[in-house]
Amino acid sequence: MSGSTRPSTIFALATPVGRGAVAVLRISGAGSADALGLLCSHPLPSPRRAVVRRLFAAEGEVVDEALVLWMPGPASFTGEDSAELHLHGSRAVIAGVSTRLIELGLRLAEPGEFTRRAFENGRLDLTQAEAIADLVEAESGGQRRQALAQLGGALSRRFEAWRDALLDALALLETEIDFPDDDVPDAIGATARSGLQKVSTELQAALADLRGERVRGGFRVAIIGAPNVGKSSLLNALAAREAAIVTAVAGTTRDVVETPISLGGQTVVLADTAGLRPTDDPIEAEGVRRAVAWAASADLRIGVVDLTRPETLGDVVGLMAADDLIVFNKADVTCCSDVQCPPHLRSVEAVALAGDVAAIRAGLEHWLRDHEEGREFPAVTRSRHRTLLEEALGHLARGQEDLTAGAELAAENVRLAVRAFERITGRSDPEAVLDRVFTSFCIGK
Ligand SMILES: Nc1nc2c(ncn2[C@@H]2O[C@H](COP(=O)(O)OP(=O)(O)OP(=O)(O)O)[C@@H](O)[C@H]2O)c(=O)[nH]1
Ligand SMILES: [Mg+2]
Repeated sequence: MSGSTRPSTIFALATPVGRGAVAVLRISGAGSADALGLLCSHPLPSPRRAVVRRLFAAEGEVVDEALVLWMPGPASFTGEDSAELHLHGSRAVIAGVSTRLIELGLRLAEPGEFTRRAFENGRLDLTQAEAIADLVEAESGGQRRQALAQLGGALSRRFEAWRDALLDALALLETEIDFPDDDVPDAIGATARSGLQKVSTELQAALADLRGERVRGGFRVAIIGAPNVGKSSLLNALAAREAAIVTAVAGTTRDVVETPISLGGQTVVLADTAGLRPTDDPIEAEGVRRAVAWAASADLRIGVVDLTRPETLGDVVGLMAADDLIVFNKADVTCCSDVQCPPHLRSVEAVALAGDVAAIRAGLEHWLRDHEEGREFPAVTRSRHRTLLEEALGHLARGQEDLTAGAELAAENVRLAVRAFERITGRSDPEAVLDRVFTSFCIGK
């Protein structure tokens, strides 16, 4: 059935392993038509029309009665002839049909092999293939939205626009190389230069934007403050579980306690940290060092202040950045403190111990919305994109330096930057990179 030069015909369970009402088995490859005909002992159904068919084992026993879909290439997901079998979802049915398909010369798909075939047949580019993996794994609404936009080409479009701008600059540089003595090249050189500068500036802004990676991995929010102000109580109230130990002893928390929570359709990783104070205890000192480091790299800091001890504001303001959130905690104990929030920070009151944290939740949701609304789709949703973007920026920086010496060297560096963009969408990428991308998929995708 499958010739040695043709890719083999593959099948895999697309639904989770185990018992379910329905199990979907996918088939793809040039041998799909023959296999489906023999499995159903029936002519092929009309393309993309669901029909009910009995499926037969080799000796003629009926192994299931299933919904069958025949999707001939090239207008299928993989671009190849494909079929889908919606089986009764028992282990025995799945085993019976799988055995028959192997007898018919099919083999079990590798992880990500369906999507890889779609990529190789030009049905989607590499960023869209990655989006499928993200969509399958999406747990928050934000992750789902981002994956769907990326699947629709939102990320590829950003890289294609930069690639186009560089190709324009490259054309100008090549004119300069071809006509070195002309008068025109001065103006041409200036246009090329400003084109390269514009792309460089945009790339720097894109690299500084962490939204895409944060939507996938969680926005990072540090809870910091002096000992005993109620940081761990706040974490527990926001997470709605006893994630961290709370006691009346100052210096209870030592490690960073990271807890993912779901908020405003996004994943947020909250980190409770050790109380900030000078100490001779080496364990606590290490805790304070980690607290400061985590806070510095966080997307947002919640500085907790104990309203019964207004001086605890001073312990935290030095570590806060503009728009960070001050929480005046223990609002149940005192109502007459005159402590003032610095103007560059926002503030809310809370009673962490009683779980009264609605204002904090609202503040965080507002901050998350600000991140998403009205902004361009991020250019980086995975470290693979970041690495290649940095590479492109490096080539461009060298290209811009070379421009003073001559167009030829500059052109070579711009060409390398163009190549980096092409590798993001998978236009030109070594096999090993593709292997790495696709093996992170699950089987059946
Ligand atoms: N009255 C009142 N007490 C609170 C509130 N929040 C926390 N506490 C109390 O304050 C004490 C310290 O709370 P923790 O949450 O452990 O404080 P922390 O900031 O994590 O302390 P360290 O880990 O030692 O830095 C405990 O006795 C809590 O019961 C609150 O809103 N009101
Ligand atoms: Mg604590």
